[in-house]
Amino acid sequence: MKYTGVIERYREYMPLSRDVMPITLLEGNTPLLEADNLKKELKAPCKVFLKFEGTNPTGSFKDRGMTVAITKSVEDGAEAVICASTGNTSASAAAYAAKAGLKAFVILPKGKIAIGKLAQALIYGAKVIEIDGNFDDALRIVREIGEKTRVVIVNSINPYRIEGQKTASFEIVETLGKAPTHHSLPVGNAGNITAYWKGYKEWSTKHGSSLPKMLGFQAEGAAPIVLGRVVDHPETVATAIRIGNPASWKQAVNALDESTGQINIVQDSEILSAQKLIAGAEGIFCEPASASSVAGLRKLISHDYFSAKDVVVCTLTGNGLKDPDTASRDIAPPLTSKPELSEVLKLIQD
Ligand code: AN7
Repeated sequence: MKYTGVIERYREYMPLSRDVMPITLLEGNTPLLEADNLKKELKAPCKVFLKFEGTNPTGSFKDRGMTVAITKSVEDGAEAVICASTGNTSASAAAYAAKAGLKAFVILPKGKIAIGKLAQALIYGAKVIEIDGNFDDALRIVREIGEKTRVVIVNSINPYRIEGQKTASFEIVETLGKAPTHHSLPVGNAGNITAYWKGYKEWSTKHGSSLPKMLGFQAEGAAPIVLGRVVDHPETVATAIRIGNPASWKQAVNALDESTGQINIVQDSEILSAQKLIAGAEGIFCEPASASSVAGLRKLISHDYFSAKDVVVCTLTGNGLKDPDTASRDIAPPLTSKPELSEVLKLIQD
């Protein structure tokens, strides 16, 4: 069957009029891989699956929500959209706005956006404005512009973003034939954990599936929800989740409470180590923020949190190719050789 993107695929779950034409880049339908090598490496008692969102059209999960937010904007007659971003939202907004023929404005924290994400926003044709401030400052400005002008905000405070992102849960339950017992994911602005929980609940209401416990992970220097207070100067190597005052804070806490899950801290070193492990063990290159879900899994395994009957899905939210600088920083550089067989053989046999 021809694949037509998440709006068509899950139309009955979308708050859009029946005849609306989706603005789509054929997002969604991402791989759910059973990670047996990782399971061995981590000595996990449970089954481990990775939902790799890096195969989406702009390389992150944001595309699921952006197709709905942009489709709705076009239906409402918008001419321009705006977002604050740590990188991926801006890449996705710029791409879908380009497809829709809308203007896109993106406000970014200067110097803290992975190089691939910045290149994406620029080449898709967005007007990119960098501020001397962090994501939280950028979102504050965007909220004010949204109040004062007709420009539509496409951050996850736009409810249509959440409606699109919830489709990842649908795909997982459909592929596994049931819900996992636990779902692990990184938490930044907390829109995604909110969306997944909404998706699992809607599927459960309609099809009687069970509900997973939601497991969220924040980076040590940017863990406002874990600490229970705003972090004024968030810092982490995982720039995608360098956020000190998440917009969907309450909804995330609600998802954690309702699902009897938990939210914890992972350190930058644990994030980078998990990123390497996922690549080396499973052949999947995700970005640092994404690896928090596996770093967190590893931490909970060490606390004997899981049992043999558990099935855990970790979402890998974005593609590692977006941030080659961070990935290359701590790994050995390539070997070099004269262009001669004997020399190359020496290195191979070493
Ligand atoms: C790879 O792009 O907030 O908790 O502005 O890019 O829903 O915010 C990105 C977030 C996880 C956290 N992984 O998701 C943005 C932005 C990756 C991300 C998150 C982000 P939320």
